[in-house]
Amino acid sequence: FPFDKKTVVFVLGGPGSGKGTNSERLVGDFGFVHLSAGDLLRAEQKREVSQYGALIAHYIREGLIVPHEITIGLLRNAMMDRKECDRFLIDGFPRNVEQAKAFEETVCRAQKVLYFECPETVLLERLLNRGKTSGRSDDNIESIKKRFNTYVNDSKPVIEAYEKEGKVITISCQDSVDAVYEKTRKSVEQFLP
Ligand code: UP5
Ligand code: MG
Repeated sequence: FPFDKKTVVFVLGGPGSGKGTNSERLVGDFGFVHLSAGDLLRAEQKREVSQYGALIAHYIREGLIVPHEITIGLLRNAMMDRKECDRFLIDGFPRNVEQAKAFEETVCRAQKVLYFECPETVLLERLLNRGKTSGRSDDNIESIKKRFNTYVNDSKPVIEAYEKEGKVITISCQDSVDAVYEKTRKSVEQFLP
């Protein structure tokens, strides 16, 4: 396990909860490598030679979880590309209990989980707003409802499981971008070696 000695943090929370926004700022302050599973899937989808393009496009638009072999392969490759780095933020993954188990068995365990907590009404507003300019195929009301469903049914249980392991740091993300990040920065500072 090449990553057992690294600091690996999962960044979880509902669609639009600020996983990407806060991860990017943590990169600047703490030198993390930021790997968004969703970004990696969207990049893979665009590669002309990819055999998974159509499959990924379908799963993302339907708010479903892409088979984990694909996502774990992309994450693992991206981590290997940066294997000299000591700190990794894995954003938007794992999204179900099976993925979590498979990643832990084949790549590594995470030391901590940052959980961005936010009511659905706030998330909906942020996502619809972002949808005006994002170009993301899933920032429309039909896809957003499906993403919320998958989050509640499949992804929440992952956070609950990590809560039992005492790994979760919960951050309410209803405040301004700066206020949420300040809470995030302080929490991360506490556990970094
Ligand atoms: N914003 C952020 N913070 C704010 C604040 N405090 N106040 C006001 N506005 C705030 O933020 C979302 C928007 O809100 C932005 O416009 C931001 O400016 C604003 P962002 O930081 O982008 O939130 P994030 O949580 O990253 O939202 P994202 O839409 O990326 O989350 P999802 O979890 O839905 O998307 P992801 O890219 O992770 O996954 C997309 C799809 O890929 C999934 O639905 C699934 O189909 C697939 N997928 C898999 O199959 N497997 C995986 O492992 C991962 C993804
Ligand atoms: Mg994101």
